[in-house]
Amino acid sequence: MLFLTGRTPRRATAAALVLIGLLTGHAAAQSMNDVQKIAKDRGLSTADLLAAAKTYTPSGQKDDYIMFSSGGHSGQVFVIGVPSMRHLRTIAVFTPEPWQGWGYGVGEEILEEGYVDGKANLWGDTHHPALSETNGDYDGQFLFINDKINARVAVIDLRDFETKQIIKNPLTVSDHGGTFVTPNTEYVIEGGQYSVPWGFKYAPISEYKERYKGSVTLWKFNRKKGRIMEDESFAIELPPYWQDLADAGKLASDGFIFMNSINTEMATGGIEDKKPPFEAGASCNATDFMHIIDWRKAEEVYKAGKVTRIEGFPVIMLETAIEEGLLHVTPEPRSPHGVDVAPKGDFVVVSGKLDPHVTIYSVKNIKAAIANKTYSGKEPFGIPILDFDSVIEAQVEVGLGPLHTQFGPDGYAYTSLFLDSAVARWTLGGSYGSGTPEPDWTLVHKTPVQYNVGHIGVAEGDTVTPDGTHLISFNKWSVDRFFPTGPLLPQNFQLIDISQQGTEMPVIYDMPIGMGEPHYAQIIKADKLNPWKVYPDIGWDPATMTLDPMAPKAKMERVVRNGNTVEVYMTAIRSHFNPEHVTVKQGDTVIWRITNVERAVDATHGFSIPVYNINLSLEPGETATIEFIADTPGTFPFYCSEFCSALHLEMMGYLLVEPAD
Ligand code: CUK
Ligand code: CUA
Repeated sequence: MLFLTGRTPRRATAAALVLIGLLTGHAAAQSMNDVQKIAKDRGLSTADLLAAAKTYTPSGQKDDYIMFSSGGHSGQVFVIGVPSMRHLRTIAVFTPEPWQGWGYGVGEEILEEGYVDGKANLWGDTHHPALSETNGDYDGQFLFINDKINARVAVIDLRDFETKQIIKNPLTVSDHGGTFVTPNTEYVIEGGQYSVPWGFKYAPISEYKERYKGSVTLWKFNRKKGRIMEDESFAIELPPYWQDLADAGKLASDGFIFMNSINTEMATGGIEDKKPPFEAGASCNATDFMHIIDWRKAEEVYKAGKVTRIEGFPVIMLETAIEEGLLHVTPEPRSPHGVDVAPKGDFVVVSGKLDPHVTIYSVKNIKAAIANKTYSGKEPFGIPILDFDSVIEAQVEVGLGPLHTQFGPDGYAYTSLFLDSAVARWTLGGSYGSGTPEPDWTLVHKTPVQYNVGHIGVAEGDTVTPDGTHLISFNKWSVDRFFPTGPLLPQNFQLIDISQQGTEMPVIYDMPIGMGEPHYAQIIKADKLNPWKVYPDIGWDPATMTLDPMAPKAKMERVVRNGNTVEVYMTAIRSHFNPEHVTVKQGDTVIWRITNVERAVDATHGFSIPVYNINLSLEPGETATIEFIADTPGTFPFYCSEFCSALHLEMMGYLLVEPAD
């Protein structure tokens, strides 16, 4: 719109211009003067106009990138277009979501897989989404995400953007260092967080050192099946520190997992017994430990059967891991948070929350130290400590409260600064040197953000070839950025243009997130995704990703009684259900199958029954089966809950439940 003059056909006739005006609703004679007038009236600077031009996405134009954001304690995943920052969809994962029918007739079996000891846990605390990778590059096929509160991992299929699997970790009830994937998605990795006894059984806190355990779980992923294979997965026992964030090696560091830890003090909390509270007790040591795990070796050890079954799950015990030389640690600055592997896999960047530096480890040096046993001792559980000085490459002072690091394609790295509320740009050295005008290993610039940034995400940021056009700062607080929505305010996603070198790194968009606290997001090129527009054929069951042989089809609609069981075979099409009346007796078991027989894009029908708490979303071709006991007698108008057609309101029917005598 700003540059309409450039788009108007040069030889447009007056009539055509009038027509354009009528069609677009704009006067044909727009000019930069109009832009200037509006800018003046609204108090917009040139920088604001530039930001608008970089982000404004006209109707019908699509985004270059798609961001998959954790939904925080909403338990879901958000799909957001970049650079427009338009929220495109929420993907229901750990939490029932009525619009998608998730948990209101469908999805129940998958939600049930995530029950903990039989208890319904119908929410999640999602932190770290991970896109599936091929050769270290996002391939656009699957998305994984962890649930920190109950130690669960979910699998989302990006053909239909729906959750297919939720897996509960049998060993622990707290995770954080996940999900992330090995470079060909052989494994989806889930690191624990707060140590608990195996299987989160009871043990007094006084027995912390002896009975509480740390762990990392390697979930084997079967791409063909689109599922995690529980019986090909295993875990590794780690010391009872609080394992924190983690990343998988790639290229130069292929085969490694790098995992931070906090509370290497093994503090057990205080208050009533006058010991220091966790916050202080877990921050005494000047350094904590980064775990360096050789997952290929671990896989061999697992396959050789050198595991102990705990809660029925194979675990490589700490002793074995040490013996087999698959586990080392090295010191890292106090209370580390982020650990991030550079695109070529040759450097690992760690930020200590209480240290103004980022510490850069050299993978070459780590490998040499492992080979030469350059140890500076052993930690309390006997894991060899790689000598700090022999494995580090550099330290760069970036600012206060460094958390997470991302990388550009050109030798720049970016680190979020929680306490400074800023994003730092700094230069890498080594194989990345000379990509930037500035000297190696130096701070270049800090862009202030609003406020309290946690993670940052760069386009294609975790791949071997980051794009480095856009960076998003995932800010925890928005304070004064938006209209105050009561005391509870949205988080703030700020889009930063990082396409220019040096100190030019402006914030160009603020997006409020008023539905949970997202942590991390991954951003993929939109053209790498190829979602289905409609399901492949009529009668498709998204839960199994196959045609359901029992799916109702047109002209085969019926209601069949078999003793106390009533089976309904129903179709939905604009603008009617068939059959329109279903009469059952109180106490009957009702198995209701319904297919949306549409083939038109976006022709979704809903299906809702009052009182019985049922609401489905049936996308074109989709079939669903719901089952319930008709325990409440009465007259229940069911209807389509998606405005699908002019006669949508007429798309209804009656469920009649005759009272038992
Ligand atoms: S954590 Cu939230 S800001 Cu779960 Cu990755 Cu660092
Ligand atoms: Cu179908 Cu409204």
